[in-house]
Amino acid sequence: MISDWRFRRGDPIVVLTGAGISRESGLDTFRDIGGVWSKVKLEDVATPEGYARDPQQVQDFYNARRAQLTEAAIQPNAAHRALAALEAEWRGPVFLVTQNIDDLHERAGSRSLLHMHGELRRVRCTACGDNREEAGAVTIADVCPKCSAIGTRRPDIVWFGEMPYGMDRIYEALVDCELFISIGTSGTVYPAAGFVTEARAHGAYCLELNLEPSHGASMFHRVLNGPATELVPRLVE
Ligand code: BV8
Repeated sequence: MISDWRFRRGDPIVVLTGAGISRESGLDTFRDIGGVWSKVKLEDVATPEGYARDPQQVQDFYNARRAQLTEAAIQPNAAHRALAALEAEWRGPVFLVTQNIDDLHERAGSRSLLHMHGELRRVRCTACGDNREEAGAVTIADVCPKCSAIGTRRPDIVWFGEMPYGMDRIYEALVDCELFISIGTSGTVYPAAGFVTEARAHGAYCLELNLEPSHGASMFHRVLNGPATELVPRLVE
């Protein structure tokens, strides 16, 4: 469908994804009914203050979500695969910025990928900065394998009030892109929710694919509503 439009193969594309693209893979979104923030208070588990108050509660929250990624039922879906195919076939820059901390985009084959809110499968040491893959559970008694500090290993996740990763690179891509596609995000969390404004201000065509109109839907030139596993493959075919 993209190729039906005025875009030439090779025009730079920026794609932003949120929790909605992983919903049909079995991972909860945050703000839908029954979502993550309906089961635990954001302030307790996704802020530096919450971590300072009760670090083990935060470790347990992320340990459970990390363990879920290894369940056989949790697999990339047709939307993740379609974005990987777009990157392989478009012959131009397709830069995928995800708010998600799961690993489904890379498992689907996406390579030009930035996890702006961090990655569930990475843990970093607040004493020495060591940052490495971690498939198992982390506790407050953990010893840093690099500097031997105790209890300094935290999830490599961007919490509220912390600076997201890759912001300079993201804004450069938003200035240059011809097409900005937002998929499966409610448009609630900044700075990601403001990317459409930046892209539109620099002349990009802005397209939203979401189960329902997001908070920022009015900023998009076109909004398509439906499940990602239906909309994204159709967009890419
Ligand atoms: C920062 C942790 C600055 C990881 C998360 C203005 C400008 C800048 C900042 C702010 C601002 N206003 C307020 C702020 C502060 C704050 C913020 O935005 N607060 C909100 C609540 C108002 N932002 C920050 O703190 C950010 N940091 O700006 O730092 C700074 C400057 C200088 C120095 C230091 C700092 C940090 C934000 C990141 C926080 N971390 N999570 C984790 O545990 O996962 S955010 C959290 O929300 C998740 O990471 C998630 O990725 C993100 C966005 O949620 P969505 O992905 O959109 O998920 P949601 O459930 O909301 O929506 C799902 C959508 O999918 C729905 O629309 C649904 O309809 C749709 N859907 C469902 N099923 C399907 C579907 N779509 C398609 N198909 C389906 N099948």
